Amino acid sequence: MKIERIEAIPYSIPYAKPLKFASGQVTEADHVLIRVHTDAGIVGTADTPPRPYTYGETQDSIVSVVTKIFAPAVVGLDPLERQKVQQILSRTIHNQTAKGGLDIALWDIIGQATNTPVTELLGGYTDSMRVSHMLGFQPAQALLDEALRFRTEYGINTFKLKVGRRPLALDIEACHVLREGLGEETELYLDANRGWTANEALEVLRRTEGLGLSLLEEPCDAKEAMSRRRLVDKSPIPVVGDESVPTAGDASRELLSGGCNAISIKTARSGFTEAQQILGLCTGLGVDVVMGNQIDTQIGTVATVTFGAAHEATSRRAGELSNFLDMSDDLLAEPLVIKDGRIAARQVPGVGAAIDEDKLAHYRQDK
Ligand code: MUC
Ligand code: MG
Repeated sequence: MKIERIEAIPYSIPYAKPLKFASGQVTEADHVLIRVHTDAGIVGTADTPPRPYTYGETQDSIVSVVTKIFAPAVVGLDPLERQKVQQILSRTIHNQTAKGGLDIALWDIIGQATNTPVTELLGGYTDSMRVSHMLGFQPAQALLDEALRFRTEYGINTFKLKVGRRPLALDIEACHVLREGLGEETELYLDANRGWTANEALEVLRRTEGLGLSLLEEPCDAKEAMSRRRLVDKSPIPVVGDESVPTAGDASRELLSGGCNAISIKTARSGFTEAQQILGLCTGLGVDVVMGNQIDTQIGTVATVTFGAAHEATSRRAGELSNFLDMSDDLLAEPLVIKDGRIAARQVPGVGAAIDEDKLAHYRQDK
């Protein structure tokens, strides 16, 4: 089997409820759908979310790097030659989600060609994941109302609160209101997307002591290494590396230099191949992992569940799998269902991201 051609299709779907966080905001899913066609007629599919404030990629840059640099170099290879593909992609630095999407599409082809769900190929540990919902910036009472609604409607009992605002009291109040309104049994953790300094993060930890917060993600810029290390040393809860650790090399640097002591794994930016390398590193070092959300569509979320359910360590914690609920529509032919706080891994050959062609025709921007 050979890779015959690769499509990078820009599309845009508005969000019904925009998501705001310290490094940016999302009002539309202006993503790129990757389709890898083979001479056997099998097509691999993946979604790529441009996050200029996180990786510097844009919708245009993803289309361009995929069609002008990656596709000419990998057309003609067998999709099973994933290490060769990885080596070719690594000649171009950065472009994380473009690389991640291509890798996932290749796994999708391999699953379909072997008539096996990719979640089984990757590890086959379990058949579903617990869901964590990400709460964007809002006044404290609106956050609580949203969390209570998600708990009632979907059975979700783990929430990641976007923080990193100034004055700090805004987020501190939100933590207190959520804990009081949700009770002790709900897991709550924070993600500041580098919005604070390390000292501000320490102050927030002091002023939220006793609330049982479980994790603190990217509190400040990991590049400010000395203050970040001091924060990690002093924090009573794990400090999670997210945008500072898109690759296995970044994860090893941040873990070994004390820049974080837990890792968010995101398939959208690491694909399945590099995500497995990151996971192996974390497992070997005894470091907790969370399956993170790159503000994914249902297509991206299917990929996260495929990977997360495949391994024991990634299915321990709830994965961030529900933000597609804020979108006005999606491209997945068979919509995802969140029931009793869980999403099932797809038991079909491949990743299970079949596309609704009518919706793609409606939302694509290149026709
Ligand atoms: C997250 O976990 O940070 C926001 C920016 C980004 O790159 O991902 C999201 C969610
Ligand atoms: Mg994050």
